[in-house]
Amino acid sequence: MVKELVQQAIDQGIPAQDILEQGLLSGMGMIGEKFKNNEVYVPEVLVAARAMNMGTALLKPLIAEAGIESVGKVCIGTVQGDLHDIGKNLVKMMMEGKGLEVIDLGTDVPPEKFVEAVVENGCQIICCSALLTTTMGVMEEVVKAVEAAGLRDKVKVMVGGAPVTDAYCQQIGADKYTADAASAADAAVELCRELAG
Ligand code: B1M
Repeated sequence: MVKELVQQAIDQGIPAQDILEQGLLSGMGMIGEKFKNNEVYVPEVLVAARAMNMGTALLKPLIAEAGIESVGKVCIGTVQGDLHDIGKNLVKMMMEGKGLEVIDLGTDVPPEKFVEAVVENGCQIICCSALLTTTMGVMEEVVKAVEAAGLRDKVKVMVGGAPVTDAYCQQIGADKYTADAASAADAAVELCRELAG
């Protein structure tokens, strides 16, 4: 159903960004509220998440169309212990739309895996997403792992996700916090430009 409705909206010429923000994201926001109030449960949320992913899959090429040639390389993942990936996937999609090359490490990513990905792929930025207050602490471990690998001056660490704040970003010594996927993509492009000098 979501797939058909998204396709219908695309066919009507509604911009992909509007379909995403006013349709899919606001729908997921409602589910989130209901989940919080115990009006729906995990299976319903999973169904909503799957529906959202089907809708975003249709939007992805349209959002990427606006992209230009690779402006930098980023690796992204949801931190260890955390399986939420909808926001992370949106950040990835927006970054690809801005012409960034994105290596997706998936969910439940331990700090050392972020560092390995940087070394193997020559990424300029690590992007960490966390949705749980119990997992956001892993972001600090990622910063420490980057330091321990001697890469701190070469790699920027970006953080985000519902419980994360700018103050927390500063507290753990990460480089950039953004509240949403579109700002994350803009910030990543900016950081890549800075690193390129
Ligand atoms: Co979960 N869950 N969940 N869940 N879930 C939350 C996060 C929760 C707030 C619900 C609630 O209680 N109200 C709560 C966390 C409470 C807390 O820690 N404070 C919670 C909980 C408790 C849990 C479980 C522990 C539940 C349980 O089992 N008892 C469990 C944990 C599993 C685990 O991870 N180990 C769990 C499981 C699940 C599902 C599997 C059922 C499912 C995830 C499916 C999936 O992702 N594939 C799920 C979902 C869907 C949610 C809610 C309803 C929606 C999250 C979401 O996708 N939002 C959520 C409630 C809510 O948020 N209202 C909830 C839409 C998404 C687009 O937003 O990810 O925030 P978000 O991304 C935003 C920004 O944050 C930002 O960009 C996006 C928008 O532009 N952003 C970044 C994200 N990453 C970024 C990185 C950046 C920059 C910006 O830079 C690098």
